Amino acid sequence: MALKDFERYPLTFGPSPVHELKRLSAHLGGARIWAKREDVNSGLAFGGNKTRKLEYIVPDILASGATVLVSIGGYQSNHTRQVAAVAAHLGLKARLVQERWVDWPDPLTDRVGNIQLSRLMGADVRLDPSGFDIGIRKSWEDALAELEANGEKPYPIPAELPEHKLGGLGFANWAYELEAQERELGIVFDTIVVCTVTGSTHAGMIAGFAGQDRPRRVIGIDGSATLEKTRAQLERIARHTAELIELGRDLRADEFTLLGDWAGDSYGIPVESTLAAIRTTASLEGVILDPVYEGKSMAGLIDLVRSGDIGRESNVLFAHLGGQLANNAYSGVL
Ligand code: 5PA
Repeated sequence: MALKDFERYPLTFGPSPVHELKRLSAHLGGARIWAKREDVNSGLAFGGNKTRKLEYIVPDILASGATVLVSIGGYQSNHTRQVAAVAAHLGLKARLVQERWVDWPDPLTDRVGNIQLSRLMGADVRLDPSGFDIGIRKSWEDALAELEANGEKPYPIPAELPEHKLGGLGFANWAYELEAQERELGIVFDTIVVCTVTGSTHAGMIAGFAGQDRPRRVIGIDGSATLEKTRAQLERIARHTAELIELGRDLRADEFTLLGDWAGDSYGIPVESTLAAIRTTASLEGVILDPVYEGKSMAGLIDLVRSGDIGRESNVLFAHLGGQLANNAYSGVL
């Protein structure tokens, strides 16, 4: 089936905006830097990358007759907040397993930002002390079993939507949306920079771009600090998605770029370069990034432009995937 034949339930406003970051470009002295803004893509609880992915999953949710959406993430997961919003929007319940993925000392980390909004939207939020892992968890399987025992029909939406068969489609579609925007703007982005953790955003982009004939580099900046695990998952989802949309060829090794230099030692813990990137982008552009994801990918972009790895003539697109609500849980450093 071609991508356009998959059913999509609209949750976003339409194509996400693309605009230039002129003062940041001038500050770095090379490369034209633009942003495509998933952080303002929807009116449902501030949207973000998962909202776009969920557009392809809602038809399956509705067809399944589910009564409750079940999801998992860290205390400050953006993903679970977007699942809670979609549940509210569809008139379904939401059960969220929120694990202690980040050993972070801010006292309000389990009360403000994303988790606060999930509770506001009526989700049943359960805290769990387990640490970070992008794989399938016991707490997750227990939640599903408990709901079933209570007569509910749960619909599982794991953090790494990749494990969902349709999880890569949202960003394969993003690649085609971008191609149309490029035609309108009269520009071609030779380099895309994206934050990669579970891999499904980056993987979808790779599968989508693979069907186009424009040469470009999609640079994933790892935010997981478990690089090899993320790389393996990224490749798996990209290949699965490419097959799903009938790309008709294998993905090549050179279509995967995942760099680990800006993640720091742990998922969710900002390092100096993260905080500097957040401050630079906020003060030069009025564009807000977060310390878990976009601050890390922007730190990568800044260094790659500065070092000349991304050349002076390059048109670079920063994929802003959302995440700012977590800033409330990082008052200790922001
Ligand atoms: C997330 C993910 P992938 O997980 O698709 O690689 O995307 C990374 C990413 N930017 C980048 C933002 C703002 C994100 O929220 N967030 C997760 C979450 O629980 O919120 C799935 C990890």
